[in-house]
Amino acid sequence: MKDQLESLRASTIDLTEQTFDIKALGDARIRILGRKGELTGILRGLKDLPVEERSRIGQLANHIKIELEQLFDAREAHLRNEIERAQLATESIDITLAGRRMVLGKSHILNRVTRELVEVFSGLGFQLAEGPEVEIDYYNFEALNIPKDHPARDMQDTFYFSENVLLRTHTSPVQIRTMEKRKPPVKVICPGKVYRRDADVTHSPMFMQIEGLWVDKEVSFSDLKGVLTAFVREYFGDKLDLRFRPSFFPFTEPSAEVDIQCVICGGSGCRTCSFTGWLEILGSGMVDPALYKFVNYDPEVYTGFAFGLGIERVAMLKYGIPDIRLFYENDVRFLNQF
Ligand code: 2NL
Repeated sequence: MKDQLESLRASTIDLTEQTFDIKALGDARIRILGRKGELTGILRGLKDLPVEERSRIGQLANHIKIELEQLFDAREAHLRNEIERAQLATESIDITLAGRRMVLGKSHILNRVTRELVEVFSGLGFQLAEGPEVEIDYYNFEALNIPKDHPARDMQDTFYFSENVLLRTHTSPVQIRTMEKRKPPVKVICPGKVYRRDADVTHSPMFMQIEGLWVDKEVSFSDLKGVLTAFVREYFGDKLDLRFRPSFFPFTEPSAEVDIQCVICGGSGCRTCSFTGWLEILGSGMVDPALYKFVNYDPEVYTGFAFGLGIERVAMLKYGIPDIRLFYENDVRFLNQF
């Protein structure tokens, strides 16, 4: 039996040295040392031996078992090591390669101009207010003093979901909703997308507008002039003059269109201002008292003014952009310039 054990030991040592596959090594380990393996098979003869012989052989068998187990462990570790080394040799990493540059996105120029405008007006005490782009007829027209048969509706012809649900044609419904919710003083600036059935070189069916509203006791036309002058001088240039021309809007009375001295030529005349020296920049007026009954304000107590300007037009003048369609084409060569 001793010879049998020694021979199993020797053959196992040879076998592990010649095995290069981890799976085959595992199989051999079970075949030799497993519960029904070769070692167990040899030890079955143990019970036929005399007692003192039995314990001697038993001890020897134990030593050999431990030795062979360590052998298998060591061989397996060696093989795993070899595999890893081979992998590292083929998967080499070139640490001298240039890194891949991350492309950072940026705000669309219209959103940036919107933020700039909101910042200027918040410096003048206006709070930001926003509202839905899908509106109901009441907030978009009725409550702004534009009844169903009013000719102003033609000019703002728009996209309807149904008779009373439409894409807003201006951001004024946001101010109406704000007045409906709050008592004066109300001093808000409302930027956002608006929609009209209109498309040519200077008009897009979707464009952006920013409107302001200030209602309180004793808000006057001189407050209107003061706020708009402060805005123009901060945003476009502190030397620029303004010109107020009488105009008409259904929701303001009196109304004024505001021109500023041309930001390109400073007023001497150029192509941008059609050689007039002036640029039309916004519409404004004192809130028509007729509106206050829709929001439950007392027209004998409160007065206010409102104004609206097109963000595309402001962006074109501020950054010298020649064509409104550039904003919507998503050409990154254009958008990345700002
Ligand atoms: C323009 C003219 C304007 C308003 C907008 C307004 C809003 C309320 C009440 C009264 Cl809730 N007025 N908004 C007033 C005057 C002019 O916009 O040409 N925008 C580009």
